[in-house]
Formats: sequence, structure tokens, C-alpha cells
Amino acid sequence: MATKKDLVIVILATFCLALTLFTVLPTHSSAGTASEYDPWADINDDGKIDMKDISYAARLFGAYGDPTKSVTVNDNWTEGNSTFSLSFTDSQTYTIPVGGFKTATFTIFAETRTGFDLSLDVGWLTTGSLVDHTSILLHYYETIISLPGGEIFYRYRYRSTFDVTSSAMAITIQGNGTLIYPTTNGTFFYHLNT
Ligand SMILES: [Ca+2]
Repeated sequence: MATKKDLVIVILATFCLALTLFTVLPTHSSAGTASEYDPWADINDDGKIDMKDISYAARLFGAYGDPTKSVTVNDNWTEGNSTFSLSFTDSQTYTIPVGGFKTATFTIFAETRTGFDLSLDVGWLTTGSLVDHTSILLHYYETIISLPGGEIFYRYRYRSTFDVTSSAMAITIQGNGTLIYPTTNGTFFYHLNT
């Protein structure tokens, strides 16, 4: 003997079948269609809403419970920072293990009284050896006249994201201090993300 639950399943299945038959051109893209993909409705997480999702819900029709959903977060990241103080044309190198991450974002804030460019070298290391690198000149973006006698402070701000293609990266920041105003002070930040 058919139960009420069975009847509901039959009605739902019939409705879905009719829906399928009257759909002229099903598409995987949400563009140009009346309904948009909702990952919460994709019960089996296969990237499409179809009978498999609906039949699963139909089988559980009438059930009650706690609506809290378990979510797995795959995103993983780490970050760090360090201050530097470079005299004259000294340089500071940071070697950062980046294995297992996809992107590395580097941010530098610095201040000097020279007004010359800072140079930055971004290197990719494999088993400790430099396999590739790129050199970048950092230009100051702001001048601040803050001292008597016309001394000028220059501020630098840099941020860029690189694809990780090795197990470690070496970041070298080099100052361009003069004999008169030799010191460049700043902070280096890194953020690694999967
Ligand atoms: Ca699905």
C-alpha cells in the first residue's frame, strides 16, 4: 500500500521528469538562463543541479534535524613580517619557505631621506640554489617636508603577488643611501596562500 511519503516522491519525480522533458537546451552556464547554480542545492557536489540532487532530497522528505552544515575550508595561508634598517647601499635578504603554497604576496613600507630608488630582487630557490629571479626598482610615492632646513622624507610603498614555482623564495631589499643621509628604514611583509 502506497504511503503518503511514496506519493510525494512520485509527484516530485513526475514534476522533475516533466521539467527535464520541457527543457530545450540544458546548459552548464548560468549566463542567459533563468536559474542560477546554487552550490547549497548541489547535494553531491558534482557541479550541477540534477535529478541526483532532487531524488536525494525527495528520499529524505519529511525528516527533521539540526540545520547546521559542516563546511570544509581548503584555504590555507601563512604570513610574517620583519623590520629592516639599511645603511648606505647595504642589503637585507629574506629566505622564505613557500613549498605547498600557490601565491606569495610581498609588501614593503619604507622611509628614507635620500629620495633614491630602493631596489628589490625576487628570487626563486630550488634546493637552496637560485633558479630564477626578477629585479624591481621601487619608486617613492610621497614626499614629506618635516624637518627644519628643508630635509625631505620620502616614503615607499610596494605590494605585488607572485606565483610560487619553487620550494623557497629569496627577497633582497637594497638601499641607495648617500653619505649625507645613509639610512633606509622599513618593514617587509609576506603572505603565502594556497
Ligand atoms: Ca549535483
